[in-house]
Amino acid sequence: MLPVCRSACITPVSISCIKAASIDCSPQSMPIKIVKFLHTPPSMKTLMKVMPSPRKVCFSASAVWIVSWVFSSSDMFKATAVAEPEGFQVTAVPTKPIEGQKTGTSGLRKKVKVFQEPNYLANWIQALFNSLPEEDVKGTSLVLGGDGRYFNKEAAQIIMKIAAGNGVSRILVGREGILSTPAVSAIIRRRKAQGGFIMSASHNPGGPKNDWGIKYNYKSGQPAPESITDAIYGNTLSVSAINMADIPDIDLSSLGVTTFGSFTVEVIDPVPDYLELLESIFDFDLIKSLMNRPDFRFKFDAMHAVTGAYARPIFVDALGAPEDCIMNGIPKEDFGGGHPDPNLTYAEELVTEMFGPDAPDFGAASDGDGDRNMILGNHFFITPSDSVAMIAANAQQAIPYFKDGPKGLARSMPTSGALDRVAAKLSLPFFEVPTGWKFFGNLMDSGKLSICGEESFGTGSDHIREKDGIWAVLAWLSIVADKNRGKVAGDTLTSVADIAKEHWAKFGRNFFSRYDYEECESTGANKMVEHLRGIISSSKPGTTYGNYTLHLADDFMYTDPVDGSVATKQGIRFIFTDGSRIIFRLSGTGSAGATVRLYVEQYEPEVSKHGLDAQEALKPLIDLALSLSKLEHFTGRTKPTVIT
Ligand code: VG1
Ligand code: CO
Repeated sequence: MLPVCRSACITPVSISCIKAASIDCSPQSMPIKIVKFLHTPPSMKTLMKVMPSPRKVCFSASAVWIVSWVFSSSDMFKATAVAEPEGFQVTAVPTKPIEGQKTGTSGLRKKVKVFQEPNYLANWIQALFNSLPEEDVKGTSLVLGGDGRYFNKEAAQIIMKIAAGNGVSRILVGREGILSTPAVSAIIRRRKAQGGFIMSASHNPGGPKNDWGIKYNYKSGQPAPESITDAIYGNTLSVSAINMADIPDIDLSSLGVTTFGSFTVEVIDPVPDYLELLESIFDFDLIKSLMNRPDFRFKFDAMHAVTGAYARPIFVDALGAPEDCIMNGIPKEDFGGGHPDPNLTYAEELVTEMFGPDAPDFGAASDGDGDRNMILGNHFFITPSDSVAMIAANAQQAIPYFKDGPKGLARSMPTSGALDRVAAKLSLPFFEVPTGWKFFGNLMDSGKLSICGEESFGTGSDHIREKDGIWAVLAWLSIVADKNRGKVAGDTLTSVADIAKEHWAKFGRNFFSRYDYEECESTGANKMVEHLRGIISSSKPGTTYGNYTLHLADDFMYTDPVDGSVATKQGIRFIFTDGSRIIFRLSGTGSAGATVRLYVEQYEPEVSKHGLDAQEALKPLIDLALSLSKLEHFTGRTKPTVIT
């Protein structure tokens, strides 16, 4: 006969029960679940590490997990914890904390092979559930999707089992695990889910040798704020057991509902919720009228990433664009070997076409998870900083969602000041936040912000709580269509370039460029940052650097006007008296080494100079940035990997 100890929850007292192997903690009238230890009886310290904390095993009355320890008479104890919510069992799988699971600018990103290490993903997911209040987990619905990259299919099964094991009652998952980041945000909001997971490393390359990533979005569809991501990280350092539901893998290839007692998985079509939202924002007939013009040609490059699943239903079926407008439209696990980052370097195929002979009139691309966008005209590049300013300036006129005008505008700190000028002209509230979309969420939730953007090809609005690649393309198509309203055959088309030049003439031009030095050696990059911090601490306003006089040098700090939270060390800024800026940041989305980002900006009111090439206009400032930072000395790099 085995000695048995029963208890409603695991506490040090009940653990000592095990040691004494004699006390029978009353099971009351609840169902009995069993935890067996069949290895050598663990020490109290080890046991505390291995066993879930009481909070994790004692749920609400309906699902209280009465835990029993059954001892074998030999010195071998079995190591499985089992619980039974309605319809399936849950096993508390012992685990140990794993170092380095801190999220960056946007979720946790590592090489695929790191995520494939035992319990790497499972630990983080369990740590997340351990961080959330019970009402955000127990009995809730969560959305799950991703960009189709390698490892998503395995990851989806792991996430669903741990969600069920922690008491989530419903998962809405995209067919084949596909949902773009903006679609996840839209579905969380529309279906009133408590949050969602996005399986994506966004613009980072995919495949077995490349990157994987996971992002958690909260109930208004926004990327988890730092208060949550910090708590998750804290829990990754102490996680000791993973609550894993004992359910089979779920078939994600066809739409439908699978139920295991109290847990349901619904496989949904990735498109309709998102498309219906876009239809409620834009005038689709207006965009169709542009698509139908014989003198307008449109191209969209899905970069073999997630927008491949959305491009045809939206651009071709709903907006009447021709079938062949879509490039690289089939999502692939490795993005066809490419780097799914819509910029002038990585969207090379589209760029070549848009700057080649007989170029189309409008070109656009989106990234791995569909939240970024690049907008091109015929031989013309719209910088993302200009894009958000131009969308904001034209939104009320061209986009029904903004018929009463935007409530407020915002940009990330390194994004150029073009948007500031629009906000001033339209007398709108304006905000400057740190890099990362999560910083826009509170402003939108509190009704202070409608349109915002980042220089990193991110543009969006408060229709959801993520940046939105296809939204930005439709915004630009709406603006072009609006500028060409009433034109008849034979009239000249107002082009993307015309719209940009008209904007510059009205507001002035903010020349802007970003230099990325990808995967530098971390030590050198960190030393460069230290060197720059040294300069800012000793710098004095009024110091001259060539033609520039310093107005301010600091490390950007932000206090959220809604909840008062403070973010420090968000980028080193040198702001000059003429408004020119030099900014340095280290990327928070890479998976190897350090990526240095250098941002430069200079305002030019003079129309005759608006036609200058940005690199030419910014050359003195770029040279100053390189010499101030001693970038080559610290990183060994003589030229950037990517220039925007
Ligand atoms: C980059 C961009 C930032 C963006 C982030 C996530 O971050 O600079 O503006 O919000 O990527 O975008 P960092 O820390 O590498 O500079 V995405 O499309 O990866 O979700
Ligand atoms: Co992205």
